[in-house]
Amino acid sequence: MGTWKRNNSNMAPRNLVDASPVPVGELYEDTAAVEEEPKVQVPIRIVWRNVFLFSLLHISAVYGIFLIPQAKLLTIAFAILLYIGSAMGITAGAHRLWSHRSYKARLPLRTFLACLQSLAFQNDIIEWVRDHRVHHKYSETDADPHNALRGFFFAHIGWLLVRKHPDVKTKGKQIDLSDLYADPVCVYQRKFYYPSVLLFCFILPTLVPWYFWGESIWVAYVICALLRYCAALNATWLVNSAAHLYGNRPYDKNINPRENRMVAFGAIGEGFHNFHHTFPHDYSTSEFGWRNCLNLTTAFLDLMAVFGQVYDRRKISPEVVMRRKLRTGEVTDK
Ligand code: ST9
Ligand code: ZN
Ligand code: ZN
Repeated sequence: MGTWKRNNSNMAPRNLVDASPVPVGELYEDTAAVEEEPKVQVPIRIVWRNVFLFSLLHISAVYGIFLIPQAKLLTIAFAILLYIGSAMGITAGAHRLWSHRSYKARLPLRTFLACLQSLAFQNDIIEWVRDHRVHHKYSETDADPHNALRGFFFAHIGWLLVRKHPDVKTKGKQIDLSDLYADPVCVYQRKFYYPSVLLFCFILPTLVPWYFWGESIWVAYVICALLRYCAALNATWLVNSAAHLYGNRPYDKNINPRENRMVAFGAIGEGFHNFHHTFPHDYSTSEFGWRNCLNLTTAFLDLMAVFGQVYDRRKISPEVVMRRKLRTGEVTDK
């Protein structure tokens, strides 16, 4: 693999690994050629426990919005910090590192990202990655856990309220997860997942504002734990719903995922989804560097690279991107 040198100040920094062409044997998430199989009608089985819990969470989050005027400024700042932290656990950790291996990270950073991933409470890393790799490989088929062809609601939250389609499980079983089981950080995070969620997602966000700046326990719990968690969940789900339905497709007009800047902003850099599904190994999940729509995740990874915690960031060369745009991109007036 060669080293790609930047030629544009808006691009990511030097010493990036050129991710094109992709080395054989490192393809965890390429889209599979889907054979036409007869569709089997599977009855929808609602999981009422999840309907109840997610309804309660959303009602609590709305109540949390009304509590904001009672909160101290530091509490609000802390909630925003937790939002960004939990988002980083998903974007830099579960997504760009563990799902796509788009860069490598040293043990201290991997451990930190695993704690942030528990703060995000979106299932443990191994389960998250299994669903995500199957999403890329069988995108918008019955084997895709949040198949956007089933509509906005299903892709957003509906898929977490019903039993999975059997294809998700059969195809998902064929996904290689050996790299995750070889990483003790993922194995231990799975082993201690629920205690770690209790600590990072609920207990610390409640106790820190109370202990350090005298916030009421109730206000801290509702705003820093529940409202922040609910907001981060919805920002994540928007990548599956809005970024699969609304936006343009400059890289590949034959797939549904789209470039959605609003989603990218809320999801700290994930939302350039047409690019991402076309080039899943790019560590920036975008053609451009961190300035584009505040790709905070890329900025964080670049900073961590300065401290040697991140290395071998894979970047698709501008030439390959341009060729692909010309070959399969949507032509627009803009
Ligand atoms: C949450 C996840 O919110 C969000 C993920 C979003 C991903 C977005 C990606 C976009 C790109 C990145 C953008 C990041 C942006 C970030 C921005 C941040 C601001 N393969 O699941 P079960 C088998 S989670 C293979 O119970 P059911 C397996 O044997 C929220 N096999 O299926 C499994 O057993 P085990 C918090 C699979 O019964 C068994 O089936 N979490 C696969 O159909 C049973 O699995 C919750 O609320 C597969 N893919 O139930 C929990 N899947 O696991 C919600 C399953 O032991 N989930 N199997 O091996 C549930 O309650 C259930 O999963 C269910 C389905 C009811 C949805
Ligand atoms: Zn992905
Ligand atoms: Zn997607």
